[in-house]
This record gives sequence, structure tokens and C-alpha cells, in this order.
Amino acid sequence: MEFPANLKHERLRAWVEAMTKLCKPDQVYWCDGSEAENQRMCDLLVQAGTFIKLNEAKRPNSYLARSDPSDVARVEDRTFICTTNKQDAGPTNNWMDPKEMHAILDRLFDGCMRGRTMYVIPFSMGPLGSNISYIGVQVTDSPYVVVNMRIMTRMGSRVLDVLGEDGEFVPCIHSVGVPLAPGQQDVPWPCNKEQKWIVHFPEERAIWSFGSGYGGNALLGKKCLALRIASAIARDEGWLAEHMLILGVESPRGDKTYVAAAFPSACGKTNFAMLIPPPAFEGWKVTTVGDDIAWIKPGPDGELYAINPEAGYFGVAPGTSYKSNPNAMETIRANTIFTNVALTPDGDVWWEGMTDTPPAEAIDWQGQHWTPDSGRKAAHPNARFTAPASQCPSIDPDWENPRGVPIKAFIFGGRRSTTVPLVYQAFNWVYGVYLAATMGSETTAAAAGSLGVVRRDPFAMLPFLGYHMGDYFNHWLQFGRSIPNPPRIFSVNWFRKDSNGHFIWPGFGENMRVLKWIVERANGHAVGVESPLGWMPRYEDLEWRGLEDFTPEQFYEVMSLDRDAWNAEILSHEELFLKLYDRLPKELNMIRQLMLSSLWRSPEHWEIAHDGISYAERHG
Ligand code: O2Y
Ligand code: MN
Repeated sequence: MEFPANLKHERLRAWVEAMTKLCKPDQVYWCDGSEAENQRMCDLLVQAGTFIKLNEAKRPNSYLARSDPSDVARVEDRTFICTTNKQDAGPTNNWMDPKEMHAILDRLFDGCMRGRTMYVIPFSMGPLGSNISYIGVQVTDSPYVVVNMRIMTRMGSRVLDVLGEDGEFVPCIHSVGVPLAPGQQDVPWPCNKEQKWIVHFPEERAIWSFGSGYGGNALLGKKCLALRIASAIARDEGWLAEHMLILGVESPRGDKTYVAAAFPSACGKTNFAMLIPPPAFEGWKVTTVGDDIAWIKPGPDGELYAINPEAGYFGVAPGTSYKSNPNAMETIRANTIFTNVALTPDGDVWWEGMTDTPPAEAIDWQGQHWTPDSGRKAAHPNARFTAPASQCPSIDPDWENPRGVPIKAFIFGGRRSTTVPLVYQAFNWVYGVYLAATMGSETTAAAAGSLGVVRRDPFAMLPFLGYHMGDYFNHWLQFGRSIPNPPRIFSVNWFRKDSNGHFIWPGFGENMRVLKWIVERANGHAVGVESPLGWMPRYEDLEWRGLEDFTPEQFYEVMSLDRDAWNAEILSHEELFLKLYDRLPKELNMIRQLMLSSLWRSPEHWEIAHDGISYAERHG
């Protein structure tokens, strides 16, 4: 085997040799990350039928891939955390004994790359050389993964220089799980239809993924390394690896405040990260550091500093439009890989929600002729774009600052049509951990037969935590104790509905009104009044210029607290707490008791503005 001239790392060399012996590829190729290499890979993908080159004039240097219909999303039921003790993975993860799992994987991976090339991808999560960054090395038999990893991470030869002779790296092994017999014709999207395994070994810090070529299953730097493995490392080392976007808010005076926000998957994180303030917010600017993952460490000054470990966006295409997210639309104008969207007759892409008027015809994500009245979706609901973060018009000037950006507030939000108000601030860090621990989202997939059911998704980390959820809550509590002035913690809910089932809050850019209050509160400037849940703004505490149609009555409707609904809500938290009983921090039970006791406060305390009188007038 030929090795790169700058490979000085004996352990890495030995690991790649061992993987080669196990997987038995026809050849091994070390990726250098160059533009020329990328071009060769894209040409190869076009030849293989995996990529369709899009119209160069409309969508320069961009490609469309269509996956196998059985391989379209992360597979949570096939995702495992393998710790020596089952309890350490906790009840929210699938678990298997590491030895047993290794035996299964050794059998599966034996010869799995026959007839294929094994690509070796050294990559850095986070800016190269930052003390917050981590290095991984992924071996894969998927050239589609190589070109996506080049966008999503800092990848190639430079990483070997940073790794030196003895740097730490997380070994990540990936195979689509379809060896080719001599002369056998490949398919455009190879994947194993019977066996999919996304396996994490947090104790040995290793990832093995078999059978899928799609997204989070295959781009192992993202959910696998940057969340599941990193969350376990962060627990051991005293930092946070979170499913959070990071954005900056600049006031007309030029002050800059950074916040990190956690929302469950499919709650519009990318839209919020790239928010454009409404015209009335002249002089205000929102900048994007990241749209999905944040690594957060205490600095020497006691402040918290965050980096986005990723270098690109793997965003959901359906619903993305110049109305919902102009910055995303500009980001994907060129140099973008689209997966499972529709192809228009002029060689461009389309998906549901991209334009008000659909194209008269297209080729859908399964390669079939499509018209608007065909009764099928043109794009798969989980269709994706992979685009470089540097192309985002709102990208923050410090997004690659190796020191990170200082975080002043954490925001937690879910999709709740009732109960949870538009915004409130937790009384303190422990209350904040409680609100994040108990956050939930209503299911949107009618197909799952559970439309509208609240699924608890603590910290939006349910599918992404590499250890026991109770230990994670404890880690957050301990973390808050260890810093002098922890960020303020807020809850938001953009999705509350009125009695007719209509969203009350307009959302999108108008979320700036809430964000401004949050930022001012975090800096100690805005007014908040006490409610049973925490601190809340009055109508007059938000900026309303440009949204005068939104009445105080509507505001107090979207902010209202229903005592009976909260009674049921707090009772339902017990289900989660019982599940985590053996490791649940005592503080969370105490907060729950305090919240239950507040249900017995006078009814006026809860009946906020039901009659149009604000709680400020009552209690302010
Ligand atoms: O389905 C996949 O493989 C992608 S999931 C994903 C991608 C980008 C950002 N977030 C998510 C998520 O599920 O939270
Ligand atoms: Mn995500």
C-alpha cells in the first residue's frame, strides 16, 4: 500500500492496514482534499450514475444524487451505544456488549469492500489546529461520502500535518455493505437492504457504520463523532457537545451577542440560524456561526466559548425558499450536492415549498416523470443539500475563530401547538436545565400513526447522546456550578396554535422580535416579569414596528399559561424521570416539586391575560 509522504503517524498507518486486511478492498486511496481530487471524484460519480451534473449556468459545479428508496434517513433503531456496562448507555439508547458487537461487526466487515476502493479521509471537526477541535479518520467505500465529507469537514492532507506523529484521532469505519464480485455491475446507490448498523464505542472512541450511504449514517463526522462520541468526551473533559445552532446578534450600536439554540430535528434550526431581521430592525444584524452542532468550552476568563465543528450545511431542502430562508437559498446557488430532490427540465432542482408555483413537470427523487397532479411528492421529505458554510451570506466573521465565540444565552425550543408560551426565561441555571430536560416536540409524521403526540426530547439530544441521559443532566448541572456567570436560559415555542388550529405567531424573520428580547435580557437590559414558569416579556417589552397587526390580545394568547395544561404537563414529566430514575439528579425532582407547588398558587397567577389584562398589570 502507498502512504502519503506526510503521514508520520504509526498508529494511523497500522489502523488503516488493519482495516484494509479486514475489508479487503481492491485498492486504497488516501484523500488529499484538493480541488483536483474533488473534480475527479465528481466525474467518477457521474460515470457511475450516482451523480447527475446540474445545468452549469443555473447551478454551477453542483450535482444531484438519488438514493435507494430504502436509504433515505438516519436509522435510529439501528443506532447503538456500546459501553461495557449497559447502564452507562442509559435507557434512551440501544445497547449491546462491546465484545459481542465487535464479533458481529468483524463478520460483517470481513471482505465487505471487495471490488471497491477504500478511501481514507483524514478530517478535522472544527478549525484546523484549534484546541477545541478534534480529528477523525474515516475509511469508506463510498465516493459520495468522500465528496460530502469534503464540504462538511476540513478534510485532507493538512489534517495529517496537524496529527503529526502521535496526535489523537477517532477511527471511523464505514461501508455501504455491498461487495462486488469480479465483473459485477455496480448500482448508482449501493446500500445493504438487510443489514444496517450505526455503532459507537464511546470508551474506545471509535465508530463503525455498515449498510447505509445516507447522511448521518454515513458522514461520520456529524452526528456520530461531533455529537455521540464528542458528548461522552465532553462529559469526561468538562465541556459540552450540543445539538445547537450558534448565531450572533449585532445591535445598531455595534454590540455583538452570541447565543446557542437547541431545537429537535425538523423545527427550522437552519432558518433560525440564518434569520434576516424584518425591515423595522434597521441596523440590527444576525450572523451565522453554525446551524446544527456546537462545541462549548469554558475559557480562561470563565466565559463559555463555542465553535461550530462543521464546515458545511447538510440542510433539509423541502420548505426552503426565498421566503423562508433567503440566506440558505443564496448558500446553495453553486458548489452544492443535492440528494433526493427533483430535477427540472432545464437541469436545475426543485422541491416542495421552494416556489409557490411548482414546475409543470420534473423528474422526481426516484427518477420517475412527475407533474403537480401526479399525487406524489417530487422531492423526498428528507431531501438534503450539502453546501459550504463559507457561501452563506450571513456567515459570521468569527465562524472559524479557533478560540470560538462567547455564548451569553441558551435557547431551547420545540414544536408545541398548546401549553408552552412563545418565550420565557428560566429563573436560574437549575430551572433552565429542568426546562431543557423536559422539552418536547409534537410528532409531525402522520404515517407513524402518532400525529400530535408529544415526544420528550431532552436538550434536543435524544437521538444524539452517547451516554446515560441522567448523567448528562448531572453534567449540565455541574457545568453550571463550575462557571462564575453562566449564560441565561430561555424557552421558545414558535408553533403555538389558536382554537381554529392556526399558528398564532408568524415566525421566520419575525422571530427577531423574540430574539432581541432574549439578547437584551441576557445582557441585563430588558424587562421581564415573574410568572410561574420564569421571567416573561410584557407586550410593551417587544419591538412591534412593522407588525402592528399583531395585537396585544394575540400576544397574550401566544404567551398564555393554562394552569390545567401545565398540571398535565408537569405530571407527564414524571414518565421521563421514572425512565431515568437510577441516575436522575435530585435537583430536577426538586424543581418538579416546586413547579407542582406553584399550581396551588392563586388562579390569577396563572390566568395570564385571559381577560386582556397582562400579568404585568397584575404582578409588575
Ligand atoms: O437524515 C439524515 O441523515 C440527516 S439528519 C440531520 C441532518 C442535518 C442536521 N440535523 C439532522 C438531524 O436529524 O437533526
Ligand atoms: Mn440536527
